[in-house]
Amino acid sequence: MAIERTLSIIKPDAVAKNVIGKIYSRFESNGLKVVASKMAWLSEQEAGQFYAVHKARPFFKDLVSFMISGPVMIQVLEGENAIAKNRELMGATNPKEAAAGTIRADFAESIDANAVHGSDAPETAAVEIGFFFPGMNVFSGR
Ligand code: RTP
Ligand code: MG
Repeated sequence: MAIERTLSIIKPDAVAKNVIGKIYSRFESNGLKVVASKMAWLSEQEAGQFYAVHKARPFFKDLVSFMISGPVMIQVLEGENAIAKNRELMGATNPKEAAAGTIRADFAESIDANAVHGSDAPETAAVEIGFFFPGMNVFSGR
């Protein structure tokens, strides 16, 4: 299995709930390593650009408003199969449908305030890592 890197964001709801450490602990105890991180309060332009793929969707405006409602914690996770592994730990987009024991099942309230973001494919991981950590190698340093 390949060592991959993926972009993860702890969204404003989870930062406000003070569960950054609990979420990091899930990453670490499941073989994902934090190899870059920063806290940021995104501008409307940054959030809109980051989620540009959803621009035409009816939920786009609410998504951007939510993402700029408070600070977020942004990190690059590295590990075997990191992209799929992170998505598995996150659980379904709608926390009501998320499997028990996933981050969204345990920490999220609604489909809008759903605690975490994770890249969904190698191509998007590369773009998203470059967006927040320009110049960072998207492949493992090892
Ligand atoms: P994310 O990109 O944040 O990791 O979430 P995701 O892959 O699980 O879901 P995605 O389809 O990429 O949607 C991005 C975010 O938009 C909101 N959303 N709302 N009301 C709706 O039907 C709806 N669908 C998506 C969610 O907050 C989702 O995380
Ligand atoms: Mg997505």
